[in-house]
Amino acid sequence: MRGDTHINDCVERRPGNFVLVGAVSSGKTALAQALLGLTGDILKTQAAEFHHNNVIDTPGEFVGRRNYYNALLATIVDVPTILYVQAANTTFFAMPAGLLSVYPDKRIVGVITKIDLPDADIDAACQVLQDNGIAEPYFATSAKTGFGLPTLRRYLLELGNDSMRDARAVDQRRRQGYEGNAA
Ligand SMILES: Nc1nc2c(ncn2[C@@H]2O[C@H](COP(=O)(O)OP(=O)(O)OP(=O)(O)O)[C@@H](O)[C@H]2O)c(=O)[nH]1
Ligand SMILES: [Mg+2]
Repeated sequence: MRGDTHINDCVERRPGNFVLVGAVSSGKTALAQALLGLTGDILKTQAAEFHHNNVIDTPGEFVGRRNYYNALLATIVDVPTILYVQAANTTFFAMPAGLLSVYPDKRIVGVITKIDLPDADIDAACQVLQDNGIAEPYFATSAKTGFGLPTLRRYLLELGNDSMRDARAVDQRRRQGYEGNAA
């Protein structure tokens, strides 16, 4: 992370083992900082940024431009969980169909950001995720107000305790428990 970012001492346990992907300006860096308890300027991400605990923030260009697909694939290879970030005020799905089927064992978690914006439409954003094959639960968040962050952080912490081998079975059970908490 650039700038004067530092660790917020108030955050005791930080989730790990995930990568954030999504369109340019969808809110990945703001979400990563909020989840990790980091502070600092939210600057446009120029290249993959590696944080502690195997957390990776990617630039939106990684999913938006074909030239970067190899960079995306190389960046996410050792990360079990992908947070696909969809801004609540957009209905454009940035990830090309089939790209992530290269790694069929990875878990994809749909996160809706910027729900504080006046033009946010959470239902429409959920529909975009669903139409593009991302399974529930979806997490509605705002890095500005903090809405939804504790629930998402808790979910990611729980995922971190699971081994990848039984991740899918655990996900199936856990989905029941998160109905009602998530978007
Ligand atoms: N209102 C509001 N603004 C947000 C939120 N999250 C991010 N933003 C703003 O949206 C802009 C883009 O946020 P980033 O976190 O830089 O987006 P990004 O997905 O990392 O963008 P790239 O690095 O270019 O791919 C910044 O001005 C943020 O301050 C949010 O939850 N609410
Ligand atoms: Mg960024």
